[in-house]
Amino acid sequence: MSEREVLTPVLTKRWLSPEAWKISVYERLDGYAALRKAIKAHPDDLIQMVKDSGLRGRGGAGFPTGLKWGFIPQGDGKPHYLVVNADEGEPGTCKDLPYMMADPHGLVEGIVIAAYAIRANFAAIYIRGEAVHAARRLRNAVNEAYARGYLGRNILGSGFDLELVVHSGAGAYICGEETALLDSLEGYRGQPRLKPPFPAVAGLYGGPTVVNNVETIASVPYIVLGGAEWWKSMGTEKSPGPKIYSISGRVNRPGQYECSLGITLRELLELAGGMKEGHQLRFWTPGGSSTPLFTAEHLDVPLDFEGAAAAGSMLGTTAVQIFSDQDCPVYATYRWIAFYAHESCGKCTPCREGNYWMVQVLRRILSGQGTKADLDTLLDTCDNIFGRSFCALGDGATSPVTSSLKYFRDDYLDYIEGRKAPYFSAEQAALA
Ligand code: L3W
Ligand code: SF4
Repeated sequence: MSEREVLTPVLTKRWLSPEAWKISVYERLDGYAALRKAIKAHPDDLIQMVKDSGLRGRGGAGFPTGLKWGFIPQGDGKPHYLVVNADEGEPGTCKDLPYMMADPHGLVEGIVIAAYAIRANFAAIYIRGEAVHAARRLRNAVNEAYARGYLGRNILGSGFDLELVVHSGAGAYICGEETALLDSLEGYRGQPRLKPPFPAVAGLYGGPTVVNNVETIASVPYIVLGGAEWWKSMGTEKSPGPKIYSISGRVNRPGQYECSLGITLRELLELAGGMKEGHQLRFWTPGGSSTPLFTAEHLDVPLDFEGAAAAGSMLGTTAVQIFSDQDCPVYATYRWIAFYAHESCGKCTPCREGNYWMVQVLRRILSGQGTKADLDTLLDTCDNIFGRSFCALGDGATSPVTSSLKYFRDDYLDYIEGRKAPYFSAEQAALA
């Protein structure tokens, strides 16, 4: 273990407390203390506190949370909305579901504070359809919070009202894109809307809406209790605070590790018990499959928004997927692109057609039928998807292809030049 203090249990501090999901236990562990404090403050002061903390969105883009809250027009007489994106679908990402299972009241408390700050009287948690267990746990927590007066009319005697619903989606990756999520929440087929206008201006039912990730909202009660300066004492200057990193793949102890932003993979690997015996690190994603791959050369890249970007990738959702010398980057890329092709909503041509074609080309290469020209076709297809797609799904889908070709071109050539046994037979490749 390095000398640096790497584990920073803030949002995860209640995870090991038995039955912390029950309101009686949650209250004993300081639960709803932040709400009691926040509800006495002026909403504008809460927005300022979140701005001062430097909290940035934990759903992938890192947009400043206080700035987003500040976009909500005040005194406009319109209903405002708060929507929590709990659709966690990015491959490798597994931080929000464990959070909601372990500490659902932490999210509810953050929602009430955030809704009070932006003057929203209606909030929704949009959760993945497959996460039946987490939806059930959240609904129990919401019912408990209503019964205790933390939700509903005149919360804690403050005069502030908030209705909160838990809405289950139907399991589409695109519904994690904030505007597709809003369409789905309104009962339509989930497809992205044109931005601008951003949801902060015209969101749910056309009203000003803040859409934030689970981890973002769950951070708020801690900032209220600890203060902006304390929050900024963790992480880096531009990426302050703790972050839940989810580590999967060829490590001894996969799971969630909450650390200050800016930790490196070298340190994370130590926390996760190192690589599995007989495995050497070969490639990894810093923030899910939509973020360009890193290799063993990137062990010391600081995993904060700036550090990951400076090294040619993105922090994304901090879904660290670890692959070894026993894993094939070409096959991994194929599996990711097959996922994006399946999840493409079909609204725009570059993503809908481009991902479909990349699946065909990758299968051809993996069946030993590929040519060197196929590598140019892949890059050319990525050129036509990136920056030309309607939403971030298209852009993200190019990351595994461009980065695996950058670092592992020889692995592609091994299939093309017959040095590696094909993954698929020619018949299987043709069936794609
Ligand atoms: C008002 C402006 N609001 C931006 C808001 C915007 C949104 C947030 C970030 O994609 C990324 C994507 C995935 N006025 C504004 C404004 N906003 N300008 O700020 O916006 P944006 O467009 O930068 O990102 P996004 O569309 O939210 C998120 C990447 O994260 N990702 C994550 C994927 C999956 C999950 C998951 O499973 N939980 O998040 C991984 O890399 O590719 O690039 O709220 O409205 N002028
Ligand atoms: Fe739909 Fe893909 Fe276009 Fe996004 S990029 S709108 S997911 S087709």
